Amino acid sequence: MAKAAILMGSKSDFAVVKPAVEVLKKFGVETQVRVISAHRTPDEAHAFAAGAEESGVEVIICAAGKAAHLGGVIAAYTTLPVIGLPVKTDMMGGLDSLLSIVQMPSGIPVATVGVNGGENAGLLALQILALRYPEIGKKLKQFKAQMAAKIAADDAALQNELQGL
Ligand code: RP5
Repeated sequence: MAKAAILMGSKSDFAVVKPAVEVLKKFGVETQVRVISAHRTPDEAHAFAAGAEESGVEVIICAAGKAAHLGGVIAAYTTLPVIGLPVKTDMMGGLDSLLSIVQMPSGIPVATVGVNGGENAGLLALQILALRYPEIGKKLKQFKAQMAAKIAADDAALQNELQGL
């Protein structure tokens, strides 16, 4: 069974993380969810990252806000793919989190989704897992087909509405 991990720098990040947990669960991926902070529990961040591959984790999502170093620190200790999820902040609307995560030094990539992009973080993790698990790829194709059908239905409804103007 596919195995993912989602880490967040603070429990206060959970609302942003939740859509990632939901989409991974919906696709049947075993998902470990932890609060681990690069700054407040750096030893635990190191221990988790160093042992992740051996424990069977295949992809790691790291959510953090402000000086958001969690994804970068985790990526420093593993060759597993790390997805950064920037959390919106009061001061800069999350631009601080986004830049802290995305502007990694050469050699240590963190694949970064948009601010508060929890669902996209989950979907990107699924796309990575689909390389090894064809059944996940199949479900992703169905998911995209459903989205396309909804857009087509919305467009048809809009055309109807416009005729009445
Ligand atoms: C970061 O600081 C966390 O990821 C969180 O987004 C932010 C604020 O944390 P709290 O002060 O709410 O615990 O480390």
